[in-house]
Amino acid sequence: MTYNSLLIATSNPGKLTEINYLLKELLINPYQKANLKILSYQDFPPVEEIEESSISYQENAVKKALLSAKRFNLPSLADDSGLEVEALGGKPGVNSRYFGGEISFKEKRELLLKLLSGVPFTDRIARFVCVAVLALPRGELFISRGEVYGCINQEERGETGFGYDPIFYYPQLNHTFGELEDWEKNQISHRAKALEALIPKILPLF
Ligand code: ITT
Repeated sequence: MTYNSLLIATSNPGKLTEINYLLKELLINPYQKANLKILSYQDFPPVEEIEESSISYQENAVKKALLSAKRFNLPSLADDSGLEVEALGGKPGVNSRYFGGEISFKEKRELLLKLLSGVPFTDRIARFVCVAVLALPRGELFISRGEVYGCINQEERGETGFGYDPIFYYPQLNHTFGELEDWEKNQISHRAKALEALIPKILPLF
């Protein structure tokens, strides 16, 4: 069965921008899939937000993708992602969005820096994890995972990206993710890796 639209199932504007860019660069450009229309929740009347109740990235991502695929009758792509800090036993991890409760992302970053104050650079290893799921309306699922390693910087740097990007230092480029141009982050990110692996499943649908 073929379709003419793919729904990106996220309410996070930073993620949406990245997934849009990644799909257009990875899919439409190289493969000339001009007939593929990429939609987001903004193209539909508002619906209730999907609650993320699981302690696993995969279960959350499957739930988001599958509910959207059924609700909108379209192939849907969702990701569940997080930042894992080794010195904090992997926290905030799958709980990254809710870390520190109802506070802004700036406050979440500050809280993380505070928890790591005094921890030397060599012990500040961290990784971003992304589990991406493509769900089809009849329930078929394709799942992939991407990771990127770095360190938690001593202070915030840069203003690009979203979420924890300004405190995630990527040694190979000697910058935080918050200092990278969008296209630079999209070459190396956990999300780029997870989505790239799904491309062979996405292409035949359109
Ligand atoms: P959706 O579920 O609607 O997609 P969300 O923000 O709730 O949006 P997650 O549940 O996957 O998404 O939460 C992961 C959080 O981890 C997210 O809110 C970000 O703050 C953070 N995060 C994930 N990927 C990130 C990235 O590439 N850069 C910075 N922070 C990231």
